Amino acid sequence: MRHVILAAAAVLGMAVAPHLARAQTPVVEASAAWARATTSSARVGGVFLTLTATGAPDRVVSGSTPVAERVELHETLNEAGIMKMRPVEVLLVTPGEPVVLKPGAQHIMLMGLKKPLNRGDSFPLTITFAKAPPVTVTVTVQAAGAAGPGAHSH
Ligand SMILES: [Cu+2]
Repeated sequence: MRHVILAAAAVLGMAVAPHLARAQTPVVEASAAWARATTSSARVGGVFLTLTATGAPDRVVSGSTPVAERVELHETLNEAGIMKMRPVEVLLVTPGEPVVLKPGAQHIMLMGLKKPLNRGDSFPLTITFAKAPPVTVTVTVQAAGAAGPGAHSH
């Protein structure tokens, strides 16, 4: 009887282990990606989206898009009433805690825009992570003063 239980456990262990290993690998999804329209002379633009991780925590490593030379992660700080932006060193994405990148907070900055972002345009943005496979989202350009992906302009 004891042998049978051990044998059964061994079989289960072999069957379950690869499944657990897969569950530990994070998958990060990006959704609701949008950007604010820019003026014709602007060289930078902001992109906002939501990152959701499943499986395990992960970290954003970099981003790229054909419309800009460089992609940076920024945060907006209010220092004595003056809004400033600075690069985010580490952006973690934890399962169950979606990271919402939005105006006035953490955001993606397109540096060296190759052309203005016009309302109604869309472009691809690829984000890479430390462990999860890279994701490419379609970013939709909203009005210059928009507050969200589906915001009305007044
Ligand atoms: Cu910025």
